[in-house]
Amino acid sequence: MALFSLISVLFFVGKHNAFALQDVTADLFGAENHGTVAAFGDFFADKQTDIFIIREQSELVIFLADSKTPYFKPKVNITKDILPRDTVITSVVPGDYDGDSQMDVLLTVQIQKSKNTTVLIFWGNNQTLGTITVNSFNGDMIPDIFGVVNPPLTEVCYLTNRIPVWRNALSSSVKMRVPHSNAFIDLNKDFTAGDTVLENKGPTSTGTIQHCCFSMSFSHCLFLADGDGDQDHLLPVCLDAACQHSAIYLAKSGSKEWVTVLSDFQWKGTVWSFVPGKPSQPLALHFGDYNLDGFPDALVVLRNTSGGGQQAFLLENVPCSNTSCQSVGRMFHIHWDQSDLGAIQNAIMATFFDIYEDGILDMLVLSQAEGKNDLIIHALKNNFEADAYFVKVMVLSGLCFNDCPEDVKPFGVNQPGPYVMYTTTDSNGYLKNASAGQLSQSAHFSLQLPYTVLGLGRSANFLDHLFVGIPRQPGETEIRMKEWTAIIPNSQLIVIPFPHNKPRSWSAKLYLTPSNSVLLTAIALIGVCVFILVIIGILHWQEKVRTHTHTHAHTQIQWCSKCWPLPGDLLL
Ligand SMILES: *C1O[C@H](CO)[C@@H](O)[C@H](O)[C@H]1NC(C)=O
Ligand SMILES: *[C@@H]1O[C@H](CO)[C@@H](O)[C@H](O)[C@H]1NC(C)=O
Ligand SMILES: *[C@@H]1O[C@H](CO)[C@@H](O)[C@H](O)[C@H]1NC(C)=O
Ligand SMILES: *[C@@H]1O[C@H](CO)[C@@H](O)[C@H](O)[C@H]1NC(C)=O
Ligand SMILES: *[C@@H]1O[C@H](CO)[C@@H](O)[C@H](O)[C@H]1NC(C)=O
Ligand SMILES: *[C@@H]1O[C@H](CO)[C@@H](O)[C@H](O)[C@H]1NC(C)=O
Ligand SMILES: [Ca+2]
Ligand SMILES: [Ca+2]
Repeated sequence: MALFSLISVLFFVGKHNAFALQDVTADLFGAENHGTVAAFGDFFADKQTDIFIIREQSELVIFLADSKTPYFKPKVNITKDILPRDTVITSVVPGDYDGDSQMDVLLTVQIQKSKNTTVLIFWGNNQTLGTITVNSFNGDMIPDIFGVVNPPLTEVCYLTNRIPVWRNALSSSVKMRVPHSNAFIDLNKDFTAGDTVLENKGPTSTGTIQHCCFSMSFSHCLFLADGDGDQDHLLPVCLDAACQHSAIYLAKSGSKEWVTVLSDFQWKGTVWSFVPGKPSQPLALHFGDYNLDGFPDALVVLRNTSGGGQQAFLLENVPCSNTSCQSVGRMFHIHWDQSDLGAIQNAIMATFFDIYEDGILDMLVLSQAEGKNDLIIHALKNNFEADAYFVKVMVLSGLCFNDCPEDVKPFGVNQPGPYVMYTTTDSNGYLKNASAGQLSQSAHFSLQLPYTVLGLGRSANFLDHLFVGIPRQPGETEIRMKEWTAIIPNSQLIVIPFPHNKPRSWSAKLYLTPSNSVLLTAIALIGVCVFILVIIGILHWQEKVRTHTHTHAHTQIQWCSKCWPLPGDLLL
């Protein structure tokens, strides 16, 4: 038994070690792997993430997660017949807009080639609006719709109880770009998103960046990049109008200085560059920590500037090895020779997604095939299995607990706006911080996940502190934040912030993921236990036998000493 365990341990260790991708498209979608992946969200309220896919630009099919292959099955459809005639779906934002703890589906559509964007929310009502962003803007954990109706004024539409109420949103007027990449996130660490709305400015002169500028070819992403726990600004840019030269800049939070973290896009004689953004394919980096080292990596689609072919590439967040990035200490390294990504021709979009809900981020890549209207979906499983750990946190709306209206599944739905942060000490005893906002962006295929996976690196220590905050009501001063301590690594937490104004009573459901390394440890431990038990058994048995023969021999000797002289006596 022990030998068998040891052999299996060796076998497993030998099998998984490097970073490799495996095409699991057929397992995931069967033959249904076409369409544009538009959003992720738990529609079925089973705490498993479902996938929202747009087909032929005019239909929405929701693929629900299932435990049998194919793991995602098309179950809920919004067909052409339901929508007004000649409707083009431009984006999908799932969320609970009326606060009944059931997920609603918001579509932004263009009807009959109109320039105006119409917002349709799927419970029957509909509203017209400009560019939209969903966020829990008034702090009631019901996402509201934020947009431009009469430019430049932004307005918020509250839909609590399905009654639309319009308010002016921001005191300053903001010019929104199409596509925009606005984000709601907690930049000042008061655990409240929504205080900060990033301003959009028109396209600036190429090359120099004075402010946060977002435009068609400038996209902007907020994510921690250097691992100090603060949210930094990352900006992928085209440096010229034709986008022959690209770069990624980073500004540390609170700093106005933009630092180059990637500028070398040349490999083996081919110069690659970003693909200039358009509404159907905005220029964006999609973040995820694929190797769980605590530093978010990115997926991006690049274009061969001489040939025009497009491929998805993984940008790994590595220590800075160039003078240009020394002040931030990190830079991106492009995995040029990742053959599984390279095998997908004409990639259009690439994003991270945890396929098997095991805490390891896998990848979804969309590609365009000749003569097909719909994009092809490729699912690549990440077989990364180093001794690295993670914590996965999903914050629900928590508008109800077990007493949800109409007997819906408890605890609520995925929620934009929460903020998650941890601080811990790594295996070398250094403080390590990381933070992320959940669903901080929603419009224009931002494809953010309804959960946060934070890599912990190689430290298998308990996570010292995990903080979760949610937006608060305007005018409220108390921070809505709760701290959990001593979280086991590789756990998946579902945080239920119920009731919102009493963080003390928030609860978290913990799911442990038996990752291979944990499983191996368990097997090895059981093996060792069995081994020790066997040894103890043998020793015990031997002891018993020996004691028995010993006492027996002793009596014999005693008996013998009575009748025969002992050898010593003989000698005398
Ligand atoms: C949505 O609005 C459009 C036009 O504003 C209207 O024609 C349509 O009937 C509305 N749909 C529903 C379900 O109310
Ligand atoms: C939804 O559409 C898919 C593919 O178009 C189809 O296979 C499925 O049966 C439809 N489901 C429903 C409930 O109509
Ligand atoms: C677009 O919206 C504006 C302002 O709301 C309105 O005046 C105009 O008629 C709309 N255009 C179309 C084509 O619906
Ligand atoms: C982590 O955050 C804590 C509290 O905000 C701070 O005291 C500490 O310096 C941070 N550590 C690092 C490495 O940034
Ligand atoms: C280092 O940075 C400079 C200036 O940004 C750039 O030209 C050069 O290619 C970079 N070198 C490497 C190895 O990335
Ligand atoms: C880029 O395109 C050029 C021209 O078509 C081609 O020769 C080159 O092999 C391509 N590079 C890669 C890496 O595919
Ligand atoms: Ca709802
Ligand atoms: Ca990483």
